[in-house]
Amino acid sequence: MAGTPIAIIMGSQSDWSTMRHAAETLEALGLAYDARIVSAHRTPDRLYAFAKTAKADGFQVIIAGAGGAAHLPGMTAAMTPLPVFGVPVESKALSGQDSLLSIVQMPAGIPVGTLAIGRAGAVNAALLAAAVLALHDPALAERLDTWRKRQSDSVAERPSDES
Ligand code: RP5
Repeated sequence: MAGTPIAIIMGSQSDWSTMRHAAETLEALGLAYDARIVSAHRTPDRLYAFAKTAKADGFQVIIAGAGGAAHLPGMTAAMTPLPVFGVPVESKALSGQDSLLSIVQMPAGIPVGTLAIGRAGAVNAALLAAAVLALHDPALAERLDTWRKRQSDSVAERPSDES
């Protein structure tokens, strides 16, 4: 869906169980997104085509999730001036530490805003993307404030034995 403000890209179908948390968070904020599978090593031509035209296609922020040798966010950032938020997907071999380190350790000059491993990172990438867009969208800023207030209101003042 071209023209939507946020692209969610991921290296594999297997990443969707993590990245869907970003999608659900954007939906809760009333933000449109386009979710795509774009693998840096299995579909490099798709990556090139996506990243090179992402800005012209109307995207404003890219959320990129990948696991293992997670070069997708970095390669994407290298080919677009748009802000890229990287989500390290939990890998089987190294529990996502490989993903985290390969996304976060970008050499100076091409940034990838790197989030936590797994669901927390996916949710927070969506919230950061929303915060960026909210700088120029007062209605979205209000929805984001409401989302945060609802989160605060859901926290009990005292612990309960009920779980
Ligand atoms: C990466 O390899 C993907 O981002 C995924 O996290 C990981 C494993 O992919 P599959 O073997 O499940 O397709 O490219």
